[in-house]
Amino acid sequence: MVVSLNRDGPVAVVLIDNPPVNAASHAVRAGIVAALNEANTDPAIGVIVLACAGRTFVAGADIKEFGKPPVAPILPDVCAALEASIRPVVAAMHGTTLGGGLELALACHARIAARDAQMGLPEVKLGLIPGAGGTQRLPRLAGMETAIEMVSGGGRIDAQAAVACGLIDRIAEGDLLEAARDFARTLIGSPPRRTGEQPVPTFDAVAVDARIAAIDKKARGQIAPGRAARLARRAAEVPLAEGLAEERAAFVELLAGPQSAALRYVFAAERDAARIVGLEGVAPREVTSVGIVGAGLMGAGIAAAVLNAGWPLTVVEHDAAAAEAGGTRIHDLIDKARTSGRISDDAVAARLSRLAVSTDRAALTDCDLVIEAVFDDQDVKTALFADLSRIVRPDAILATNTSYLDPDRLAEAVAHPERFVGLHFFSPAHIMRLVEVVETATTSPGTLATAMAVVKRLGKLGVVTGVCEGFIGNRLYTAYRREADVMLEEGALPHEVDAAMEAFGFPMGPYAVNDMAGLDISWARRKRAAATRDPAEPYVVIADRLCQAGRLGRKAGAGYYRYVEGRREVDPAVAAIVEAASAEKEITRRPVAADEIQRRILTALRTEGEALLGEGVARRASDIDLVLINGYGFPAWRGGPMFVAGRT
Ligand code: 3H9
Repeated sequence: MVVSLNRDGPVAVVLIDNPPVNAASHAVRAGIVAALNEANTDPAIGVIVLACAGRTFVAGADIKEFGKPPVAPILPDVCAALEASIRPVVAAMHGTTLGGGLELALACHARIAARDAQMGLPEVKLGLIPGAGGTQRLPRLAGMETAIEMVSGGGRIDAQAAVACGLIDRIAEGDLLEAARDFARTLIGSPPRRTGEQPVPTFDAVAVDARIAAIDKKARGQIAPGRAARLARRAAEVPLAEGLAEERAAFVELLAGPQSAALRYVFAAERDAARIVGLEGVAPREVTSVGIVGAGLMGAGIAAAVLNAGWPLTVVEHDAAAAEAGGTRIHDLIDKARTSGRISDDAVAARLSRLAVSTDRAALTDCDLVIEAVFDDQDVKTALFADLSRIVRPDAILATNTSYLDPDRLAEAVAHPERFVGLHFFSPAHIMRLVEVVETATTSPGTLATAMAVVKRLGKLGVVTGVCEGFIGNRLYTAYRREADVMLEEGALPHEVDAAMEAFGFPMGPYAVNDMAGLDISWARRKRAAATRDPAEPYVVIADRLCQAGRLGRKAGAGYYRYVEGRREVDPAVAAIVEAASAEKEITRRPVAADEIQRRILTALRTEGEALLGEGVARRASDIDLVLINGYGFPAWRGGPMFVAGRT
């Protein structure tokens, strides 16, 4: 029985038990309605508690049912039945109460949550809006501003924030179900407080409208966030029934649309990425302490992520000055989370208390995992791994964060190379979600499984890649840039390429990104590769010419753009360099339209993706899409180049 009714005197506990996440499947919905009917017609019952077994309260509608014809009772009907219940209903929430789960709770008459519970309406992440009253009931309880942030952003709030805004009534001290029953008893005999009958608290309409405009802008083409925000706004303008009808119509429309199809594909792709052929039944090893060598920008970012995830961490730098600078960098990253209000003073102190910074590699002796984040140089890293092999236990995992060196060659320096793996973080490492987990020729299944588990505990998305120059991500991005550069020679200008890709949904075009990162790093790489470059291969000189002119990017005040008081501006000097490059190759320039730019870049990405699949570097087409979305800003609502091409 996925829903059962359990009596405790006058309290009826309607218990949902539908593992793994108590999704509101048809059986759950029908079960809730049946249990409600029973509880409301039994004179011995005075109050009802809606609770869940297992790890969480309902985490949403059952995604597996999307795309199939809806079967009654649909979730809005269940919410209506809860709200109409004659006996008061108390939602008792633990774990992650999400989407349709939170909508069930909103339709109850009171709410209590475990201290560590979290709540959210993540429908926008699936290209949807809350479709069972979330946009209409949440503003009535939590206020318009909070409701708009929650429905449009899809983020979660914790129980403390939920009490503060009025979304829940109280936090359970001790056992949730016991506290819920005690709370419920106090409501026996009182009329149910129906959320839909509450007025929306007053709000600043001008500020809210400005916020909605900002949400549309930030969504860069994704429809759902603005739709969700506007529907929440409607809650203050129309009666509940009208608002619910508008919400339902929008939900049905979005569910049938391409953006939701793409985002639901991404949801499934993320779960698939963790299912690795060959690792079935391989248990990850326990990692209780972590070490990092190198506390530059990358090392400090990884360190902050490790500390955020709760591990004790030892960071080693080569001398006292570097150790001090590294320690300060880590401290500053963690403190930034405090000043922006994301973590408390206590949380900062707890994280920093787990950090040890040393100049002595011997301090890493007891670590279960050591990640190197030193200068990307073959000799430096080879010597380091030879040294680490002597210091740590023979079974401690050693990981390289190299971007461009060959991990198979680095593995040669490692004693017991089966414990060697690549962990390619993206910068800033404490923020960026993607980690490419590089399987070398010697990496054992146990090491790979452990690396994936570590990445998951870091709260990041791990995607397995084989070894090749640049792994999956930088190989794809190189193909992207190559095609963009060719279009510059043919007639496009950098700002036109950027505008086309920003209109496509990337937060920044490739040249604005390059200016931000600095042009010198890739220039140095090109100079190193010059001797071995195939002279028959087409080579675009524009980037080199910009560098020679001192245009090294934003930090130099000029790159593909010029920067005036931090603002990027189109620079005629860049057009001159680009046009000269075309003239040198006797190319007659022609206008390249935005849709051609977008189409050709997509094709270049897909072709490179096919090559990566053919070489066995990428295990699945969907992994390629995940890398582009999470590492390079490809708009998730388009699914990725392989999805667009119907390759998945
Ligand atoms: C919605 O509610 C619409 C309504 O407004 C209106 C309706 C009319 N359904 O992520 P995990 C599966 S839209 C079915 O690895 P975690 C998942 O596929 C929905 N299955 O665990 C996986 O299966 P498998 C709004 C679901 O602990 C397994 O559960 N809700 C659903 O890392 C474990 O998942 C959301 O968008 C679902 N709703 O994280 C919440 N959710 O093992 C989406 C999960 O076969 N879910 N599964 O691969 C999540 O964010 C995370 O899964 C959660 C657990 C935080 C709950």
